[in-house]
Amino acid sequence: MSQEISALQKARASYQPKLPAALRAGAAVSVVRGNPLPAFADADKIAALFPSTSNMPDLKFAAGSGARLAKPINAAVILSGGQAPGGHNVIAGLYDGLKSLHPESKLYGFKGGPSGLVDNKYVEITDSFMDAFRNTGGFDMIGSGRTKLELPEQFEKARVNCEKLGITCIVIIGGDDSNTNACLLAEYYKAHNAGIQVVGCPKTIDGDLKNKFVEASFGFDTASKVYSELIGNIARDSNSAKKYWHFVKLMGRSASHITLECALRTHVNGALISEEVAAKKQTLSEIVEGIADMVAKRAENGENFGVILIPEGLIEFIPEIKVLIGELNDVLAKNGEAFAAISGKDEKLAFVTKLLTPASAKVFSSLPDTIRVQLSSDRDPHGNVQVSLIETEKLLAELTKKVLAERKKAGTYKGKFSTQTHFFGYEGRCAAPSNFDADYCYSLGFNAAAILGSGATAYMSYISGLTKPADQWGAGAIPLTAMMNVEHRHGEDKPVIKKALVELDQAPFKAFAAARADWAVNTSFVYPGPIQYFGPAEVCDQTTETLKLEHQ
Ligand code: FBP
Repeated sequence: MSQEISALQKARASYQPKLPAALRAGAAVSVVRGNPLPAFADADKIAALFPSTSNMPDLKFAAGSGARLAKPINAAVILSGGQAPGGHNVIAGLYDGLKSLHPESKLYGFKGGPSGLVDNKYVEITDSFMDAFRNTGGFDMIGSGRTKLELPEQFEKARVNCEKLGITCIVIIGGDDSNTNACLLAEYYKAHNAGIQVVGCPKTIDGDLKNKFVEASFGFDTASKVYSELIGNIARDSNSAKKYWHFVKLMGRSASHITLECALRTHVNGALISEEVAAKKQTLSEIVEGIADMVAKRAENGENFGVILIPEGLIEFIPEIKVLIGELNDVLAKNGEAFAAISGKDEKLAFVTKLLTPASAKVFSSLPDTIRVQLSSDRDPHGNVQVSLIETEKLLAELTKKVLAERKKAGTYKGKFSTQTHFFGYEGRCAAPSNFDADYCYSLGFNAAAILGSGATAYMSYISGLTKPADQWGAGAIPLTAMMNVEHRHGEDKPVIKKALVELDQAPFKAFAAARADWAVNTSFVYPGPIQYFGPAEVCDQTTETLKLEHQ
């Protein structure tokens, strides 16, 4: 049965993503090797943990005399972690890039994420299969998953599965955790002479996989534009009805890049930036008092409405709660089975409370039950608290209401305060990629094929100069080990790719900090509207404000 597709999807199917000149299909690519690149942090520890793949040079690709491959290559691709707009275009770029290296090259997709590689669930990607997914959102082409690939048994199973299909290259499309796994896999295969190259591509709507080589992770552009559209619509509703304060929580896991980007696009009244909360060591009660001050100030002008953005990871950055979460992670890592065996909610909460330090037990006990349950619920396979499940927007709305009620009693506040809460995350992760993400993703995939063609392993594909027209973008590869550092996770010290959080001394935050006092009091909303795929470049091809400001 053929599936009906939308008019937009039909029209988008024929969009030909743009490539940097160096990679243009049919152009031979030559490789320029840079200097050896040690890890940006903990270099000695990382070099000791990754003896076969540390201190490799970065690579740059230029249009040149690099030869086509004499023999075809069989490669595999997996999508790993949360969905991000443009994943299918990475696969399309990889597919086309492999075919341009040698027309008989093959690409297999392992299904359902890393587990597909271990359990040998795969599909061969053909022209017609690929064509149905070009320029579409979602990861439904081959699925995704969060299985952690870190054990030699898993690496060996994957090796056997690859050998059966003659696969000598694996491309892992994922975020920091997935590329950490790509790094472990690459090191293992190189150290064991398995003859399998591993290359990563930077995916995540969270925008926290970036450094001086990787300028942005794909999906951030589209997802933050979708959320900005929705926030703009809410802001306009709020300015029309003039009766609600909207508390909007936004995805982004730990980093506040999405919240910051949406604030810069919509000029809503308030946006909390977790990294600033941590730097200023703000307590929960200080944050709530700050929100209440803003509400009261607007009420003085007769404006009992507004919009405030909350990054989903906020709770982890409030110092006293950060300590609490760290303790909870260790407690749950060590006593997971005993905790799971307890059936009642109150008993479960009492069990963990007993194992916390007195200070953390006090903080834990001060939180509403719903938040305590959410904080002590299952971690993801990488040991992360599932921040998207914690209802911080409701917690803050509730606590602000309490403070304002007290101020009303004391006669210091006379306004009205009604709230609506929202959480935007899944709404944006599978949107049809913007022109930027369609081009960027296709280029990342095409470039990954060039990396494989060069024989390199343990690298991440990167595309640079992203605020310029795509034709002028650069293409290269950075050693995965360069991005690693050692962190305390899940009760142990582990090598992981360092997350790039919002930097308070960088242009995007500074631009926000300079404008926010005005936005807090005056109604200065901007309504970005929906992503446009066809039309004038100034409407369709804009990069994010974050990227623009970072490149200024
Ligand atoms: P990745 O880091 O895997 O790209 O995940 C992105 C993300 O959307 C986060 O913003 C969010 O916290 C998380 O996934 C939600 O996870 P899940 O998809 O398992 O609900």
